[in-house]
Parts: sequence; C-alpha cells; structure tokens
Amino acid sequence: MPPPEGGVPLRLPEPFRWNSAATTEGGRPMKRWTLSKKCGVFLFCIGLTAPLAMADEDEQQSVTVAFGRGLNTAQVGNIVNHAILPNNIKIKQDGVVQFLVAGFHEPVIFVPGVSHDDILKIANSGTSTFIFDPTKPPPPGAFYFGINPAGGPLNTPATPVVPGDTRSNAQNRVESIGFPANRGTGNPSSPVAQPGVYLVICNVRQHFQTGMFGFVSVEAEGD
Ligand SMILES: [Cu+2]
Repeated sequence: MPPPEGGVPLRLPEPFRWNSAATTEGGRPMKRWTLSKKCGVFLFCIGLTAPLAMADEDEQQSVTVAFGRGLNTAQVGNIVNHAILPNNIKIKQDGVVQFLVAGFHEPVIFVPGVSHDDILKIANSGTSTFIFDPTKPPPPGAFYFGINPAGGPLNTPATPVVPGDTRSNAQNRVESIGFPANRGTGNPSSPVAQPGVYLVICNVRQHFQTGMFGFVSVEAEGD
C-alpha cells in the first residue's frame, strides 16, 4: 500500500529492491530507495563513530602493548625486535595493560621513583643474560616481575617447524598487568598502584641496554 501523499512509508523500506519490478511503479519506489539509502548511510556512520567514541574511554582502562616486534626474536643482537610499542602508555588507576610478549623478553615494572638511570647502572655492572635473575625473588622497587622467558627450570622446549626455529609459547605469550586502586589476592597478589610514572623494562640485559624500555603513567580515577 502506498504511503499517504507527502508522508513517509510506515514500513521500513527494503534497501536493495531498487532493481526489482517495484521500481517501475512511478517515482515513489525510487524515493523509497533514496530514503533507505540515506538510512543505510546514517546507520553506517553511527556504526563507525560509536566504537571510536567508546574506544576513547576504553584506551584509558585497557591498553594493548607490543613487547617485542615479532615472534622470532631469540636471535642475539637482533635489536630490531627490542621494542615496546607504544612505549609511553597512559592508563587510569584500576586499568590493565596487556603486554603481548613476542620473543625472548621479560617485562619488569618498577614503582614510581625508580628511574631509567637507576636500572642502567645495575645493567651496566654485569654481563649475564638477565639484569635480575628470573629464578630469584623480585628486585627492590619492582611493582611487577615478569615470567621467566626461558620457561623456568624445566626450560620449556621450542616447537620447531623448521630446523633452527626457536619459537615456543614459553616465550610468546600475554602478560596482563593490572594497576588496581585496591590490593588484590593471589600469588603473586596485585599490589595497589599509586598514581605516578612506572618504568617498564625488558629484563634481558642487552635488550634494555639497546632501548627496550618504556613508561606507564597511571592517573588517579577522576583525573
Ligand atoms: Cu627483550
């Protein structure tokens, strides 16, 4: 049934019927198509802008960070892969940072007040693979001490596809670090994250020395 003169069709028009017989019934079906196209474009635009607006909020509460630039990073001296991206992370208290650890890396995060120079002095005073032994308790000032990338004492073996492929899921993993306003439970438990700037390093000595570090700025909720 055609809509009242000058009115809008009560039924939602079917968007892709413009090539059907209905299009030959005078001009009105064409108007239907035009209207449905406008509706479609409008809804499409809402679809595009709504997630962007929400992402703006989400970025402050959940941030994904590349910890290593690619999976196959076990080669000594491959400084291309000694990267934290982005390396200047902002998050609200109670937020979480997901480090996508790709390769032989170990994230360590220090409380505000521990500086890059403090750690560089320690790093330059030794020569072993790690700055802080991953099989020992966390170093002073550590807010978070990452998972041993060698897979612990069992040294989880790689699952090579081709000879020389050293990838394994002991090295390639997600480490999810919360910055809560209240202490959590568990072992290790989540310590309270006071607002401030937290230094993030890779505990592999050479990686840190070649620039694998960054910062997480934790803002108080409401700021
Ligand atoms: Cu590293």
